[in-house]
Amino acid sequence: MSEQTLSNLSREERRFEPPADLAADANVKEEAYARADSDREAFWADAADRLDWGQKWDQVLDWSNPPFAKWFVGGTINAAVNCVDRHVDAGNGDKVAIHWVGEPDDDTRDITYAQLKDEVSKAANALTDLGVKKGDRVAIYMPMIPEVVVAMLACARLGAPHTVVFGGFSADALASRITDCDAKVVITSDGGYRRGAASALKPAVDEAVEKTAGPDGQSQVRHVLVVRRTGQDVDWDDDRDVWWHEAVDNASADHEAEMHDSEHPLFVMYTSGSTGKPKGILHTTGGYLTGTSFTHWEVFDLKDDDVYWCTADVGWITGHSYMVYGPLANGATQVMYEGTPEKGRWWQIVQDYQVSIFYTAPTAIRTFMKQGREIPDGYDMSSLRLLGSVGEPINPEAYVWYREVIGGDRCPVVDTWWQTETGQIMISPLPGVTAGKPGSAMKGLPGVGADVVDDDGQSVPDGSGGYLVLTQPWPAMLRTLWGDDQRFKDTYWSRYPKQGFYFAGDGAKKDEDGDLWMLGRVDDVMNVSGHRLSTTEIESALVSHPKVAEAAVVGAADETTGQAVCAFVILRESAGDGGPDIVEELRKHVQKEIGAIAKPRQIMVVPELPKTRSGKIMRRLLKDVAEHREVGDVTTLADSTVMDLIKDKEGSGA
Ligand code: 6R9
Repeated sequence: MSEQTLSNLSREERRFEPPADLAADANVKEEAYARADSDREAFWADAADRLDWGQKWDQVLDWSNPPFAKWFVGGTINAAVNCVDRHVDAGNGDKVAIHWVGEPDDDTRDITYAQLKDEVSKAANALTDLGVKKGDRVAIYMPMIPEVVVAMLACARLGAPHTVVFGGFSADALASRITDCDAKVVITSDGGYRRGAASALKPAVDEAVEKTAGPDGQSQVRHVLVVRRTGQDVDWDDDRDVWWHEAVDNASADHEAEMHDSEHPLFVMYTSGSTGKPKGILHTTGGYLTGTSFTHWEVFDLKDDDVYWCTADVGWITGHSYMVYGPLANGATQVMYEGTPEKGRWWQIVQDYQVSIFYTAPTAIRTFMKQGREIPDGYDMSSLRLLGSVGEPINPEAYVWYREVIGGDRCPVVDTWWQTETGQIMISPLPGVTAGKPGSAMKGLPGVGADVVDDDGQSVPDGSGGYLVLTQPWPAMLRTLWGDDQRFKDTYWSRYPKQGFYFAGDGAKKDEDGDLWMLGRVDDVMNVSGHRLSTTEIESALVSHPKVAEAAVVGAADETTGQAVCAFVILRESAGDGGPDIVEELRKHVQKEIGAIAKPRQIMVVPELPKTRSGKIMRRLLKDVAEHREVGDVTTLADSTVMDLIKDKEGSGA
């Protein structure tokens, strides 16, 4: 990355020291870095010791056949037992595991660990009755209701890897995932609630199962287990479909769990958004549970009386690692909310349940910024003590707003970098140790090797940019791509074969202190007249303008400059239509913040941006608009009508 473009991200000069009481009592202190450096495997073995094992491992890490790692070799463990039974056995059965909040007002349920254990055991028995055996794959296509957690843990208990497909994905997406991992059973519901209305799910499953039928007309899917959530009418196949409330409610709550090999597959999670065939990321049991439970305790400084809330959907890796496996393995009390972020509703929930740790995505924060601080200011959020961010770079502007408005200027913000592939948080501040820098994810956690390197794999000096790599294996790392070892090697391990680094696909820079700044996916880097510019930087400059709530920048083909900067911006509600000179005003602002080279050729003021379900902006679609092409595949968008709104704007010349 060219030097002149790298300085603006650190415009915000303030540093935020950890609160003294948090620092004094922190779960993980400064010494952990040195301890992990002196013996990485011993460090992770200690983390694994926080879990209950059947048989203890003989070897912490087998890296004799890279990039295929084995962690806690010879150990046996059951993820569901660790997430549920052991807390009941320890006398914590009455502790609330999940404060569930449905989308319709007053539709709530509190589920204790004892109740969760019974439900998981019953569901495991019901799945066994449906013929599910250890090793069989089960697809889960459900809304954010407690049964989705029960279903996942029941699969884990049996050793039947689950693949959770986000409830908003199409029947096609579901069918391709069912086919790719050869799922035998699908668990779903009649429907779920979205923006106040019941929205059907079962028809998409029926269609998907039909699509997976072979030449003999038979699908590999033997059963569809259906939770009744909305009560809406559903088509029914008597041989195939089974109601959850009949099968599970009538099953026994006694279930003897088998201890599985540490490397037994736990789940397959398909990554979305990119073009081509989805990648089935495989996670296994012992290392994944170690990495997620330890980092959840470490990064969120989890204490026994905390109320934790991660707003991610369960159909995304954050929902797997930091709503299901990490927090439950730690015996945490958490909030689970069925709906989407509506004005005020989240803050009402924080107030009602006295949420103390809150974990969300920058896209949500920017949406709330757009609506104005009057809304969160109307709630008592003094219970909060720690805030987390994940999914995209959090620009300094949004970081400071999050800290001040949501966190009352007293809560540390942990900006956590990781991926579906890494399974666990890799780069993040430690809330009791690190003086936070708005916009920087800081450095690799203890036990994690993270670096920024150049094309040759040489570590870049402080003050320079390059590619983010992971230099050491870690417990929750993906083990392969389901059924495709070659693609696994090619995608992640072929870039730096000599050094054996994991190539993350993200651009990053090291600042003068050696702290890390994420610059977006490598393919989000533009080349304008020979200068490399990162979309994140220009977006960040735009969002620092008082009238802008959110911005997305793409590089569009340009005859003279190679690529040209095209920006799409959403204005804050307080800015109205921005005034007649808004476009010129913003172009000048970018010029002032970064330099003339970054000045957008074109700026479009739009009402919405196209985002995936996990909140990532789909820049490839914006690029289609900027390059006047037919807009590509929109099936992974959270709201597919957004592109029509944007194209209308373009048509009107705005
Ligand atoms: C957990 C998750 C992974 C990609 C990753 C990067 C981006 C995630 C980030 C971040 C900057 C952060 N990303 N966290 N970029 N700062 N704190 O999001 O997984 O959906 O697989 O996405 O998301 O580009 O490579 P996943």
